[in-house]
Amino acid sequence: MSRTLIHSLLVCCICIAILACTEEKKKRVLNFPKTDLAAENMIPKPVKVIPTEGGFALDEFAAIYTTNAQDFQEIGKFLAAKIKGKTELDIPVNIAEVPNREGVIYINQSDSIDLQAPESYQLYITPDSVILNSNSAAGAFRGVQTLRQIISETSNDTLAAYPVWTIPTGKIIDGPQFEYRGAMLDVARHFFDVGDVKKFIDLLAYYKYNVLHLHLTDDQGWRIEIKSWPKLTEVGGSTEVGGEAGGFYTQEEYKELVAYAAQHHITIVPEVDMPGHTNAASVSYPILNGNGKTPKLYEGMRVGFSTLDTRKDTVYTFIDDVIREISAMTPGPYFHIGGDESDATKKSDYIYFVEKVEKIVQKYGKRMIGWDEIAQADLDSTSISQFWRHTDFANEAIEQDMKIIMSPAVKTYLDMQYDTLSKHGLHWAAYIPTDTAYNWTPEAYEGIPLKNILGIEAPLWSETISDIDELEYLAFPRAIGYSELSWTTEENRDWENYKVRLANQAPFLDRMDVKYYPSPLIDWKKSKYSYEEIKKD
Ligand code: TNX
Repeated sequence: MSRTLIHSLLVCCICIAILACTEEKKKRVLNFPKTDLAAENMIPKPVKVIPTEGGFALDEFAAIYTTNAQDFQEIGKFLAAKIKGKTELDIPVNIAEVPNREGVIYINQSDSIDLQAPESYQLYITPDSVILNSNSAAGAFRGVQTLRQIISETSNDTLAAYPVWTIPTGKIIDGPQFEYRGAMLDVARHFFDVGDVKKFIDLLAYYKYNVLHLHLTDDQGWRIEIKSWPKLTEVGGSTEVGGEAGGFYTQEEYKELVAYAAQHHITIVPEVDMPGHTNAASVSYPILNGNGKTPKLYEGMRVGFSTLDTRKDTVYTFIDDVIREISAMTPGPYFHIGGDESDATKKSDYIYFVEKVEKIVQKYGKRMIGWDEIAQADLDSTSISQFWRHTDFANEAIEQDMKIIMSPAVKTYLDMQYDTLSKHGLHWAAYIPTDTAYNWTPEAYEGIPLKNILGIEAPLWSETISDIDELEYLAFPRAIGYSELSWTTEENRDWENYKVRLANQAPFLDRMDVKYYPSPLIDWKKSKYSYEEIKKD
């Protein structure tokens, strides 16, 4: 090859390099309109937001890099998939460095002492990079939800020759107020299949929930396969409220749900409700029955008529098997034994029962949770009482130094109607409009000391709902408010401010095809649904 040819080739290469650099430079100086990170529609509201008014360009040149640990890599891929869903951009994750990649999102495991609190994270957003630091994968996952919420809804096509989504620059310092932030789904009164539950998990994860409690058994249905007692699902799972065919999760399906929840850093809390709410179990195995009547499949909505025979050894063999099989498939630390509305059980039998079952739960390495009535028994301080109705029982739990999950029916029951016009739901506790659901202080409720409060859970009972649309109508938007009550500190909560951020959830909810209740209290932005239309149905 002649020297001139080599020379021209070299010049050519240099020119290309210079051109590439100029391209890169052009992009770096993108002229973003002034941004305000503090005014973004983040729910739950973070602890601290410091805006710096610039913009990070999320575009086809961006890339995600994570700490080289599998759980962090998974979070990188999760973020890329969600960015794709929102923007259609294909952002590569942990690819070998490409010289002109710019706009890098780093997701780092960090041992900084600022990040010691569980699930806390910090986000540093500059025009060049987004750095998400967290001590744990769970914290990084919560930070990723924040990031998803602050990517502009639409691209700005005037900034460059290609679409650019804006992420406002600044710093976010964040972590949860409560360690337990849950929702409950009653799959017993009406069965919801794996796909429905996964969609619910997707939505809960976006709002930083970390617990999904599944109410797996009740008078009307037994929804989880127990290999050593197969008739529970064959017989007890065969129907539901209203007489439709019920359904149940096979153990494989339950494991699939647990794994899906774990990918979203959500713990599944399985509930087997007993000694009351057990008609479906007793129809399957009449030997368990303690109310003296012949059990028949039940498709109505009454409560308080069934009980296990609390003085029979077979009953405890049965419970041991059930708790053993479910605990083996449940990595989370909790097992919920129900314990509510046992009106057909004598008080002394009830107390005897709860104390015995607590030991079985502990034998399988779990912490017992039960509805507030369980605190009448003499319990270990590691057991947890779920406050739904009775302040006197909450006080008995406090005396025993137990933790309490706050689920007061008058404030947190997702199955309560919004108002008298609500299409679904009950109103035995209250009507709970969207503002009432948000405007209360779990930190100072009924005198329950803050140190006893493990967190908040919003239960969705399913007597009046039978499909995912109806589930979404009752759960949303109220479940969004509970996420803020459980994550955000009291001084950072304010209805007027929240209301605006909630109105701006409409594009996300629409994109997720959520049939939420378009509360007339909210000035919904660009919503597919209007209150007037829903009323007409
Ligand atoms: C009370 S809350 C119940 C449930 C019902 C619910 C309906 C609780 C511990 N028990 O059995 O489904 O009311 O709102």
